Amino acid sequence: MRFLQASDFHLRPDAPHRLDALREVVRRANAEGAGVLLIPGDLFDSPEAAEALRVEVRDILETFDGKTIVIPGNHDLTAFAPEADYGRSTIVLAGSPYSEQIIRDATGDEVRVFGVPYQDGATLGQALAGVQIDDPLGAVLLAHGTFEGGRTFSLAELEGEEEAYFPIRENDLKGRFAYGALGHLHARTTFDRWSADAAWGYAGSPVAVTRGELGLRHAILVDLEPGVGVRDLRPVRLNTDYWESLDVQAAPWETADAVLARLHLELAAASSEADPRRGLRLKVEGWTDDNEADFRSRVEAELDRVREAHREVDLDVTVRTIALVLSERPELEDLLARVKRLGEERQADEETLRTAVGLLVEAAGGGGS
Ligand SMILES: [Mn+2]
Repeated sequence: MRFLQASDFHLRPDAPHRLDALREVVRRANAEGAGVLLIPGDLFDSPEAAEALRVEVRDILETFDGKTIVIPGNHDLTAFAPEADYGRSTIVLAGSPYSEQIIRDATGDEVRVFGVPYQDGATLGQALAGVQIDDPLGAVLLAHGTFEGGRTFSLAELEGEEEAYFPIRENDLKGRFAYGALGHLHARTTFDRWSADAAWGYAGSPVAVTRGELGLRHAILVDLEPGVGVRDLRPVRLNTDYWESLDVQAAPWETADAVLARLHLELAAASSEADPRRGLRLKVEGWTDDNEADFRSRVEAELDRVREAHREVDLDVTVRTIALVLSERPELEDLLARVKRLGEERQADEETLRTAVGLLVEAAGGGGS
């Protein structure tokens, strides 16, 4: 049985490109011959958005040749009332703490699908307490929460989330499911096997919802043979809007000319192939021997040269003029001279220099306190 997994669309009426992303996912699911589309949560940004978009979403899902299985996430927890109709081939698994359904595809393959909606203050382990699954290699889980891997890493920390929402632990999945289709984390497509026949994955958001979600967007394709387990899983690139970022640090020992020359090369590399789907976020921070406004207009001129290669560009310039900072904060002169010397003589490694420059920028920014 072939699955395509995508979640966290965060659909809302004022974001039509997110509906385009759903159309793109359904198009890809059909093109890849997937029998089942898995949507593990946050299809909608809010229950109100679900109400407003239900008919449109139903029309899109009805263009899928297979079956769609959806569970509620933390954003659309109450969007799936029993009477809400998402079309004849869409199955909503909204029962709490979990619900299950046997799914058959066109080839006659049969899997048991468990849906565990987001549950505030609980864990997946609690939601599935006591659940025995006779044939784990024919069982698939949809859950919406934060995976905390068996090797003491937390994806939530990588994503800057303070606490885990509805924690999902490897031991909750191991020996119970051949595949865990997870939703909630947006930043990137992440998947792994925990044994030769079983795996879990986050597809990530199919279109960037925030600017922290960088890079091309993907869905996950899973081939599962009941009784054998996961044969293959791979990301499928989606033709949706995405963001890339370019960060340029201007060191205190560099002239504005040198920084601009470096920026010119890096922008050219980031723009060598035009892509109408790509947004570019350019951040320039540090020091300049130029005047701040002039430096900024030079950066803008460089960005203008490559603007056409992108869907849109976004610029954030935070530079301080060295002479100006020293006139306000003469006590920084000694420190600045030492960092400059280290940089010019290449006596410190990159990391140490970056840290020193960061501390200097912070100290200069705190002027007047
Ligand atoms: Mn979520």
